[in-house]
Amino acid sequence: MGYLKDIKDAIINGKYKEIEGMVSQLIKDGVDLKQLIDEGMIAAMDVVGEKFANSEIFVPEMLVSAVTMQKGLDLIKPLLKGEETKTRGTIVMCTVKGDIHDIGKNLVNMMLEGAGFKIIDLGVDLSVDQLMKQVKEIQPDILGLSALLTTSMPQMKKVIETLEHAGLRKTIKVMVGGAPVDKKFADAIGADGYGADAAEAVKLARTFV
Ligand code: B1M
Repeated sequence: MGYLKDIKDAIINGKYKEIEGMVSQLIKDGVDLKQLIDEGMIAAMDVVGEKFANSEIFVPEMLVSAVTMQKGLDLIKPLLKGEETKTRGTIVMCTVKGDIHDIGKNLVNMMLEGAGFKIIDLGVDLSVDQLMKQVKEIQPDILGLSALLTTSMPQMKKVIETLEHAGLRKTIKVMVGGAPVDKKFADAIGADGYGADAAEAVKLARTFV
């Protein structure tokens, strides 16, 4: 489908001025939004990641692609609101200390909100102390931790250990995700579950509350 390639190319090439017009038109055309996100937008970021790894592009270009994708996602967000009328439960979400990659987290939040969860997004780069302060105050049903860097993954373990020491581990389910995270890692650090993508995260959260 031509439009998927167009969107993919627009994100890869950082066409942040054009993306809103393109996505708005596709929404009007009634395209499959899941396919648009998965095969257009996320697929673009995989190419961007490969180009970065091969030194074909550098951080500034990667950032412009990220901004472009987020602008597109922002237009789709209101359309993902689900039919759910009552709140399923509260989820506190963030990326862990050292990690500012937030597109995946934002996408997961959108889908969880669409499925009826109340999301409290604490943003990016949360230290264990900052996070614990918020968690104690909010007392969520679920804590969602996202990491995109292999170097930030160990922060997830620290958070879980700190929850344990604070006596909060039994009352809060911990869900982890992000490209370098897998089930084996989630099990090893004592998380309650791992979501490979936004849809899996929703399925998992539903099993918790
Ligand atoms: Co960076 N970056 N980046 N980056 N970046 C990666 C992650 C990298 C793989 C690129 C590469 O080398 N191929 C690499 C990490 C290598 C590694 O750790 N092994 C990397 C690097 C090295 C870096 C810097 C260190 C570069 C530098 O400065 N030299 C730096 C670090 C910054 C920091 O965090 N401290 C950096 C910076 C950046 C930008 C700021 C420029 C930008 C981020 C902007 C932003 O997010 N606002 C950026 C980007 C865009 C990427 C890539 C290209 C794309 C990430 C993305 O948005 N993917 C990325 C390469 C890649 O992933 N292919 C790369 C799309 C997104 C929808 O997918 O986030 O995986 P993802 O989320 C998915 C799932 O993982 C899952 O669901 C989502 C939807 O399906 N998921 C969850 C995510 N969180 C979840 C939580 C859950 C459940 C599921 O439950 C709680």
